[in-house]
Amino acid sequence: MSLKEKMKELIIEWDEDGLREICKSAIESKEASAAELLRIIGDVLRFIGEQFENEEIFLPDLIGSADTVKTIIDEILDPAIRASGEEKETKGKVILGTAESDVHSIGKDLVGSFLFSNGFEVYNLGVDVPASAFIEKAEEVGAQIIAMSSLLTMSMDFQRKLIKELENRGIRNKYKVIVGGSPTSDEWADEIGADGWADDAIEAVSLVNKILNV
Ligand code: B12
Repeated sequence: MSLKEKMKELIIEWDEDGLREICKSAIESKEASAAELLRIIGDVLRFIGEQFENEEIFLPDLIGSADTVKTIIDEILDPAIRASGEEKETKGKVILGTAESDVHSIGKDLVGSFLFSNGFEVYNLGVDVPASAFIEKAEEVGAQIIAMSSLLTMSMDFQRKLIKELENRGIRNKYKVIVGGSPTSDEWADEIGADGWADDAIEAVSLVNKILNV
């Protein structure tokens, strides 16, 4: 059984201890890096998401798998990724969060971990974050980028609200706004006047590098 297949089984069974062990030993034996493990977890979650959409599994199954993954990301993978990026100088400051009314955190956290390990200073404000909180943090720390995640169609409008709010305050040009999350797209980013969109955490890093010209 491949590493991916083993991880998939453990995530589906909510086997937190098993997943912790396999991730630790994969990193220690250099079978896979924390970033590679995160990518596998993303694929598995997408698979589980499809099963949920096709009504092959129920909401509690989904929550169990998502919680299992979240624990291991927070405990093992995020610290490992951060440690690998520790020595790099800061390429820029990014304010990151999930839009108001939306509590999906996994994809947003992946984006944060990848940006961090690629040399950016990331201020992760968490989930259900109002537009004003993104702006206030950006003003406070002198950020260059504001990055907002939306997994619910319903919460996408808060991405538009953020841009409007920046315009209303006369500071739209101070920040580059990037958006992401599964219901969003390049077209959506254009429609709301965002500066960029990315499909996944790896592309998010390329996007931010490109926008900041670093
Ligand atoms: C896990 C999950 C949950 C977990 C979240 C746990 C957590 N801590 O995050 C739980 C169980 C709590 C949950 C709850 C709900 N969920 Co949910 N959930 C999912 C699921 C299965 C996977 C999401 C995920 O983590 N994917 C894996 C990550 C790695 O991918 P990602 O999030 O897309 O992120 C990547 C990219 O999008 C991108 N990206 C993400 N953010 C950003 C930001 C920027 C700036 C950039 C550049 C890129 C970027 O990079 C990421 C990494 O590669 C999806 C199904 C799906 N197909 O997406 C449904 C889904 C998103 N959920 C859905 C729903 C409806 C809900 C609930 C309303 C269910 C309910 N009836 O209560 C609640 C929402 C409560 C709320 N107020 O937010 C719907 C949304 C439908 C819609 N379009 O509005 C989906 C699509 C399932 C479905 N088809 O019904 N959910």
